[in-house]
Amino acid sequence: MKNTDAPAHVRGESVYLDDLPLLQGTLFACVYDSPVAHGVLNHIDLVEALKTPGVVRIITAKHLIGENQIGGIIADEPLLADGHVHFQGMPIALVLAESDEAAREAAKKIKADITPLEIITDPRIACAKNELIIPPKRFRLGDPAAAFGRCDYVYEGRADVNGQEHLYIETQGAYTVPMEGGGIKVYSSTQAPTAVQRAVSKVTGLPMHRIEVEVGRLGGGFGGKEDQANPWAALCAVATQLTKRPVKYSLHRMEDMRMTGKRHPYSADYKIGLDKNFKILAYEAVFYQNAGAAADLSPAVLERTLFHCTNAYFIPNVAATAYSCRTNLPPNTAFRGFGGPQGMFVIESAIAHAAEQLKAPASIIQQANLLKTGDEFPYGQKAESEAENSWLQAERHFDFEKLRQEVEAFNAENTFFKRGLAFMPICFGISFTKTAMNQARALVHVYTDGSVAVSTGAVEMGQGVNTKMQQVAAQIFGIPADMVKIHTTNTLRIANTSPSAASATADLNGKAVEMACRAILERLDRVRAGMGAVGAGASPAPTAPDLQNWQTTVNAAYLQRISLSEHAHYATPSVHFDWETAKGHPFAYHVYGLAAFQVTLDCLRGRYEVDFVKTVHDFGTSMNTAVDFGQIEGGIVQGVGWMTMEELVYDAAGKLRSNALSTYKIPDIYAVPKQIDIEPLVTDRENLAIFNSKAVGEPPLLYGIGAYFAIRNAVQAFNGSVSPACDAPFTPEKVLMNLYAAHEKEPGIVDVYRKAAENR
Ligand code: LUZ
Ligand code: MOS
Repeated sequence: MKNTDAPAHVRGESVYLDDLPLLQGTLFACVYDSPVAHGVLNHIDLVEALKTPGVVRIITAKHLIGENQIGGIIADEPLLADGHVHFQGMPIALVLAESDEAAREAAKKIKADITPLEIITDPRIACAKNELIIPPKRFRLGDPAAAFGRCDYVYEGRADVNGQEHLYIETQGAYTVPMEGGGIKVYSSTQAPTAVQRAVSKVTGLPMHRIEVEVGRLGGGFGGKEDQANPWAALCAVATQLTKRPVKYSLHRMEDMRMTGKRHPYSADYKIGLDKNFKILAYEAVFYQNAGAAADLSPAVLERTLFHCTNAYFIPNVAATAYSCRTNLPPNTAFRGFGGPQGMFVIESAIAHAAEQLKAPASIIQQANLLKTGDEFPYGQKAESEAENSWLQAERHFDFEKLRQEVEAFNAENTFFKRGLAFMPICFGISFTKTAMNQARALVHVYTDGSVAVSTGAVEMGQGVNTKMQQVAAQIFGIPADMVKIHTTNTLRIANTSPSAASATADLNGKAVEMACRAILERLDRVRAGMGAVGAGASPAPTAPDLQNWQTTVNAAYLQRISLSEHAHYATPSVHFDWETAKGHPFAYHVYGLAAFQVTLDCLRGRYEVDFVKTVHDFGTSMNTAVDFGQIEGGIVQGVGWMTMEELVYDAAGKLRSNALSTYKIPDIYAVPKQIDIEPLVTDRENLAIFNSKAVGEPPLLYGIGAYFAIRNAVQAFNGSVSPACDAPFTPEKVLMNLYAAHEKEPGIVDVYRKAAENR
């Protein structure tokens, strides 16, 4: 089945927040945000701004009726600055005007008197000053100290990995409408309708049942709207509460880039110990997460870094420590992979380091340590591993030996172009690591004409979840997909939703849809049996009726006053985790896969192209290959962007320098891999996914890490004496510096260049 949204998307007919028709009397909002990263907020001068034609009102912290607080996990984040500012881009005041232009014009005229305080942007410095969001978290397996003593080889090093701008095509925004009796209806571009409802409730002081959150669809989220859609909705809601008028705020791109948090940059130290057979016996890692100025989701992100710090490998002795460090950057937040990719980059860096020292390809170490079924993760869960199967199937299917030989031949023949090959196994745990969040509900109505309306807690953000929900209902009922309509996500129809996040949305909500449909089908089957239909009473299992039979049965059920509606609740069985012991069974299952990356490097310019990505991916049994292959391709490109060209630059004053698309480069048509091959892993293992079709949202991003190490290998093919620091992204500038970097014992730039020319 095709993605049901495709026709409307390509015609430009899909409705996003900014497309909603506005009610008469709507006010337009614009935030005045802090120009200083850290300081005491002495005074806000609104005089000139208030004189701007069209300005109706300017709201600051002191006007709030409810609490000035939107922190989700920890209450450490004011909606509007009060007394202090903690990052450049922190909202200080909200201008309301009769037009968008007037609001923005007035915001420019606001002045804040701020006494500057010391600015920290580096997580290691924050940690040294004990600026921690939460106490450090640790994972431990076996006895690493003793195990290092038994290792033949031990290597220590450092790895750094930068953040990433979400760059959802649709920026953040909200539209709030006053309802009878003081309630508020909130239209929000959010992955988490209930989080918005909760935040609005807090800042307005209204109970949650007076707040309706409606989400049509998102033009992308990627985690950026899991928590950070809240402030804009909360600001609009406060404005609606105070003015009794509808209020809209749709952020401009540069406002969004400046004011919102991103993927967390991490700095890490690692120590890896191996025996003579390349078995990793012990691994130690210390992670410094750059959390930004408030907790946001950082503690949960930090946890997932630990969960994934050994990637797809079994290591019997592990000690991992993670610090969530408070800095004066916008609070960093969820981003596809949620801390997992950072943890995995570090172990891949450690393996690359060991490989270099042992003069062996990294793939030998990688393959020797892949998880096997029954192996224990550092968090106690036992693996049901597809890691080796993915590797072996890829090796057979793509002929790794031939790929290696082709790269060697190319590099022998070419001087100023070099190729690099790298393999990237992945393992990603599916479930929210906070067990309670693994629940969902679905509301299914069958109407008397036989058409079906489905509501769930799932938010459609381009990932195709509505298509999957439609498939589930159509398949259970045995009716054509176009008889099923998936409706918007609304907190009045579905309460207490978990965010559409953690790759778990289709599983959680799909299982709830399945349960609701089966309950209705059972009732319909009894009606059909009473009608004396063929097979009635003979088969206990519900049978799929043909269309006419379906409509007749539905109508008969209605006349017999039998319910044609169902509200179902699903909670993932068997997941649990105890942070006291840091052990448990946090994930319903894991997703595995293997990707081979080849890059070609232009050794004069430092530029590179990804020639191909060949992957064997563990879909379980994909229920929709169009949607799932799209997720793999998109995830790979986004991962490659993070690892290679997307470079967030904050200066020492905490100002985002890469604050526009002219300075922050994401992959374009020229930067995407020239070829992406996706082979489904052949497996017949049962899993807890909807229709056995494993979650596919986040895992493919992790493949992108392979691009980093393929480039690194190509750099070393040109300059054999360089050992590039593992410091992502590997921008062309960094590549160029490494290509001509001189080793202490080796010739300098000019000599390397001359030698290369002579070799030619
Ligand atoms: N969000 C969250 C997530 O709240 N908990 C998680 O475990 C998670 N994992 C991935 C992405 N978002
Ligand atoms: Mo996400 S990082 O699954 O919101």
